Amino acid sequence: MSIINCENRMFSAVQPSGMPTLGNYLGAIRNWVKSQEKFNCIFMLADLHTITVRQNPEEFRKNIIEAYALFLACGINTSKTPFFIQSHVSAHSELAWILDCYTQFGELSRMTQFKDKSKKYANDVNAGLFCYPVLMAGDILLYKSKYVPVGADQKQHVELTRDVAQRFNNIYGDTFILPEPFIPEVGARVMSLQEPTKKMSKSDANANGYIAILDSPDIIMKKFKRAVTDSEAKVEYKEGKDGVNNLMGIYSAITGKSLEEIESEFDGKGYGVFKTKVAEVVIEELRPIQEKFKDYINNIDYIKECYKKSDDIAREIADETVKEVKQKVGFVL
Ligand code: ATP
Ligand code: LTN
Repeated sequence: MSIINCENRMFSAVQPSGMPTLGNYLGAIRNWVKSQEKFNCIFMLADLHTITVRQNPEEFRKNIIEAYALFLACGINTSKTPFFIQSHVSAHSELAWILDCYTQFGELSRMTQFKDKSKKYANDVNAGLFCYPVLMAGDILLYKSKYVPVGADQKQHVELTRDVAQRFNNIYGDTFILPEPFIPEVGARVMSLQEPTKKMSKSDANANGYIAILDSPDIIMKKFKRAVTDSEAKVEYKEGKDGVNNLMGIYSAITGKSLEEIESEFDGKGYGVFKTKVAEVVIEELRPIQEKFKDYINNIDYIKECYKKSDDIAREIADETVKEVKQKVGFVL
C-alpha cells in the first residue's frame, strides 16, 4: 500500500480527559464530522497525551469509552473514517522518541500550552507535559497529513510540527508532508462562561465555566443564565465585552447568523432574553447527540468493533512511516 497517496489527508485528535465541551464541539468535533465528505480523514482519541496529567485509572477508562461513544454520536462514521485509540498503535510512542531527538529544548519552552499547564499543575511538571507537542507532531506526521482541524489553541503545536518535519526532511530528504492547521472561522475559541478571558476547558475546576456536551437542558440553561457579562446591558460585539462577545460567538457558530444580525436581533433587549436564547439554541444543537450517545454507550461491543477495525488501519499506515523513518535515520532493520 502506498502511504504517499494521501493528498487530501486530514488528521486530528482529542484527549479523553473528561467529557468534551461545547468548545471542543464548535472548535473541533463539528468540523471533523463535516470534513468526512471532503477529505481523506483519520481521527484519534489521544489517550497517551492525557496521562501528562495524573489520571484515576477507573475514571480514565470510563472517559475513553464515553468520549469514543460521544464522537460516534456526533457523527463520526467509522465505515468511512478510521477513528482509533492512540495507545493501541505503538508507532506513536516510537516516533515521538525519535522526533524528540530532532526538537530543541528552546522550541518546547516557548509553547504557551506548556507554560499554562505547568502553572496549573505546578506540583507535577513532568517530562511528558514538556514533550507533549512532539508526541502530537508524531501523530500528525505518521499519517502524512496535510490538514489538521483544531481550535486556535493548538495552532502553535501544528507550527512546531511543520518545523520539526522540515528539519527532518532537510537532513534525510522528503519524508514528511508539512501540515497546515485548519481553524474554523467561528467557534475556534469558545471562552469560559465564568472567566471569559480564558478558553472553555473540560478540565476547568469550576463546572459553571463550561458546557459539557452531555449536560442536561436544565443545567445548560442554568449555566448560561449565570454566565459572566457586564453592566452595559447591550448585546454588542466590542472590545472589553468578553463575556458578551463569547455568547455572541457561540450563538453565531450555531445559528450561522453574523454578529451584525445578532446585534439587531437583540437590540433593546436585555441580557436575560439573550442568554435564554443562546441556551435554547445550544440545547437544540446538543439534543440529538445526547440521544444517540445513550444508544452507543449501551452497546460496548459495537464500540469495540469500531475502534478495533480503525486501530488496524491506523497501525498499517503508521508502521510503514516508522519503518521509513528508521531506515533513513540509519537503524538496522
Ligand atoms: P483540557 O481541558 O484537558 O486541556 P481541552 O478542553 O482544552 O482539554 P482538548 O482535548 O485539548 O480540549 O482539545 C480538543 C480539540 O478541541 C482541539 O482541537 C482544541 O483546539 C479544541 N478546543 C479545545 N477547547 C476549545 C475551545 N474552548 N474553543 C474552541 N476549540 C477548542
Ligand atoms: N494536543 C491536542 C490533541 C491532539 C491532537 C493531535 C490534535 C493530540 N494529537 C494531533 C491534532 C493533531 C489537544 O490537546 N487538543
